[in-house]
Amino acid sequence: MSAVFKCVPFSGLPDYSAEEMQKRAESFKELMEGRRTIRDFCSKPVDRAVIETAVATAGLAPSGANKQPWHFAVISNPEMKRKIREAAEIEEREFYSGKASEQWLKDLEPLGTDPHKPFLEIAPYLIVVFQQNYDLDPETGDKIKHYYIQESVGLACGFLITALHNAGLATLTHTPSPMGFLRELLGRPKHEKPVMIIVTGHPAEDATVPLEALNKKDLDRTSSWFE
Ligand code: IYR
Repeated sequence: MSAVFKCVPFSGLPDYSAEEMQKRAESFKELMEGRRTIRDFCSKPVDRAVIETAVATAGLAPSGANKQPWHFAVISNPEMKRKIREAAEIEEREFYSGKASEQWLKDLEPLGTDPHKPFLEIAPYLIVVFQQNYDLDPETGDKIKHYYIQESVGLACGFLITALHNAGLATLTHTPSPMGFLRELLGRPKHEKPVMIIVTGHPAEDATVPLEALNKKDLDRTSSWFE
């Protein structure tokens, strides 16, 4: 017979009135409207406890069969940050000088990005998110299957940047391509694949954000309703 998990009654949600619910929905939207991708950071320190809490929050994301197929490598060590910057800039130079299509480079123009990635050394924290294609049982070494890996890790990244934003921190979801160097530098196993670097800290005093990125698609375009 297969194992049966014990269930307990769920009592985790408050019973908001319709008005209170709408108020909360709007105020959360307002909070998230204030989230912008930041590319210029300052070195102002951030408490480790805040990062730890945000990473723990990311780990609350739903995942396929609750397998939690993620690993977060949290880097504040200046030497490791320097190595990551160095390796990332090698990839980025190739990207910007031939690997990327003309269309891609044109699409990036409004962001003003280039191969220089000083933020990888300046920001106090880099959080490298890995997807685990499978896991190994710490006791038996048996392979543990993972499901909906990309979807699950995407959700965890969403929780993470939301948690960091809510704490008042700026983030950049950075994806040097290819990213294999991160696995080697950080000593992660073969069955883990780096997905993104979440650069975390405070914005530089003179940080700017592109005006154009404020143009979010409206609801008519992003949703269809069957009522
Ligand atoms: N990885 C490069 C290029 C880049 C690609 C996309 I898609 C972006 O949204 C932003 C940048 C870089 O970081 O410069």
